[in-house]
Amino acid sequence: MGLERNTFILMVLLMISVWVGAMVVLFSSSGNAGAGDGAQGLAGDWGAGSSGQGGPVGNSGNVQDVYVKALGTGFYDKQEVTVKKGVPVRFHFSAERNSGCGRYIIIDGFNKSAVSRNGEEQVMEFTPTKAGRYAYHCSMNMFRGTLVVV
Ligand SMILES: [Cu+2]
Repeated sequence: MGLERNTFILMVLLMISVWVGAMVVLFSSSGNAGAGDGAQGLAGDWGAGSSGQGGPVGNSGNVQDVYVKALGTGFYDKQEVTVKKGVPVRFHFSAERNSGCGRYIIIDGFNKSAVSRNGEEQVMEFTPTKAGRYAYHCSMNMFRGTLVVV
């Protein structure tokens, strides 16, 4: 009798710890803004042009196409995009209608900004000449991302 009860309690404890472990994993991956995976999972709505994170994206000939969207959740669909220096960049920006000030984007270091008022795509073109990390952000610096030039 006593043994059965203990076994039952042990099993319940085991299930709870597994559940807590799963929650911790879930939260740590979606809350980590720096890593691309969490953001990808949240975004869900990936355009044809976005080929994931990390490496230089969408190279077609001598232009690098980058796609960033401001979401109603208060985040960009990509926290980080990487491009090569010396190759022209076409930075395609759009914003969901409910993204508030996320409709305004500023790219530090390139004197570029754009507004996507009704979800339409805006394109900013520039050629990075120096490797480094450049912030892109909304007008109030709440949406934040990093353009990595390598
Ligand atoms: Cu803002």
